[in-house]
Amino acid sequence: MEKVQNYINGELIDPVGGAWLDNDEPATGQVFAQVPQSDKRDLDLAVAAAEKAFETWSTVPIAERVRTLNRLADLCDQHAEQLVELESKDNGKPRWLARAVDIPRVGANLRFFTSLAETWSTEAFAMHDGFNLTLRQPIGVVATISPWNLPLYLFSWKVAPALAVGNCVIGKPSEVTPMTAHYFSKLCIEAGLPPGVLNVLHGDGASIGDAITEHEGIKVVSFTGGTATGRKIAAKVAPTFKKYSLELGGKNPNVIFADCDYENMMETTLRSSFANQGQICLCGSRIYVEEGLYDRFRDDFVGRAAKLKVGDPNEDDTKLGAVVSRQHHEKILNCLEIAKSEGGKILCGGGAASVNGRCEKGYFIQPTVIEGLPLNCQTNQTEIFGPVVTIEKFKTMDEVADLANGTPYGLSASVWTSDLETGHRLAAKIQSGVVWINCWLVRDLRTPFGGMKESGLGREGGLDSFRFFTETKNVCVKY
Ligand code: TXE
Repeated sequence: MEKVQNYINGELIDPVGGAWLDNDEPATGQVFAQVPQSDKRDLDLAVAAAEKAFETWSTVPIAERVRTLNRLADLCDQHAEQLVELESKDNGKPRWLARAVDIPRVGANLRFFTSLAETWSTEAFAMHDGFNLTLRQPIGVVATISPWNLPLYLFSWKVAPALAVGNCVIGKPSEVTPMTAHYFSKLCIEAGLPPGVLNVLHGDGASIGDAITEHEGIKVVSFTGGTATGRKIAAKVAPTFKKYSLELGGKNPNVIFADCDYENMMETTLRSSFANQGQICLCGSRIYVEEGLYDRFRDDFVGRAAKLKVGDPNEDDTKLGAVVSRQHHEKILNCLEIAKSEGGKILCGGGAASVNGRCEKGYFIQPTVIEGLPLNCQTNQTEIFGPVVTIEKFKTMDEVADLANGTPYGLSASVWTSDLETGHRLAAKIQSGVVWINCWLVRDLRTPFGGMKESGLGREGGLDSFRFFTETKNVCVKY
């Protein structure tokens, strides 16, 4: 049985309270690791270590921070294959996907934010009789809380900018996928990251999550996860006036006009529907197709979706691996029952998938396409976070804009058309933080990323991350 440990003050240690959680492999349903169920006592140790480390880390020359973090990025690249294996085993995603997407982004996140930190400048405002200099200073001890769908990718997306601008961090990965953050802790030691600069605490939301959001010593909370959890966190941090950002769920529309580049749209729409088993907050789960193209799209899309191989994440031709946990598997199956009871016509999929051999007890779901559901039903209003999409036809841009905007969410949208004017007109109307035209999940790390409405608060990426993880101070000089 593998044992995950907390990383506090530069050392890997067991939780003070001696409590552990089981961690299973979603593809087999077998428990393979024990995870610390940390609590306030572990957090107190971590915050004390981070406060001490902050005195130095926040004041060393930027070049020194950059050297250390780039050394860590190099180690992540050198250990990529071990990280790929752990991420796939822990999360259920195909290994090839972890190799192509998740793990390369860890080193890339670190290097992106170190290079941005080196060139970052702040503003100056000249007056006729003096000037203002706006300083952006590291805040102190900050916390990051990250989810299980892109475990180390999102963990490093938050930790890298926080560290690059001089904060010290308490990082809490999801208790459902702790393995790569644990491995990352070992690489931090090897990279020579000074003790206390990053502390990694494992455990669930009720135990260590709540302790983090309530702790007086933590000044900032950066969260990615479900909308219900985000709501709780916002309420928890309010009394201590912590700065916070929330990147939450989505129910993203994918709008397809008849004049689109069909093959590119079809191939990308299959990915945006089913990649990572539909467990990406950016997946397009409501597909709206212009009337004239609808029948052709439906038949082709359903035909191709039904052929996607659901299988062992270790096999290279597997397109969908396991969903992340037994609990999440049950949630998705329950959503499918609701869709049926709401009158949805299941065009393909609609239930659990069975995979033989070592995976026969794993948590697999068939790629599912549903037709004939109105906007205002539960299936079209709530995030399922699985390989499940609904399809519907539309006639006009105004109609599809209303459909696109008709949920409480506002994270991302895709628009497919060869008429850029149509694309831009619709993009301007859509209430979401990100709109992709003729593409999906194309990420430039300099751009602002985040959601509107119940999809979140604040933006991450590029200088938005730096502004979030620093305190702004204006210094005014009068001649
Ligand atoms: O996520 P949680 P869950 C959505 C998706 C999914 C639903 C629930 O729809 O079905 O959320 O998933 C920590 N204080 N997304 O319950 O709970 C938790 O330990 C502080 C979308 O697994 O939001 C983990 O580290 N922290 C999403 C992190 O929050 C708390 C990705 C996320 O878990 C806490 C994941 C608390 N009270 C799920 N409770 C996306 N936006 O990509 C939990 N946590």
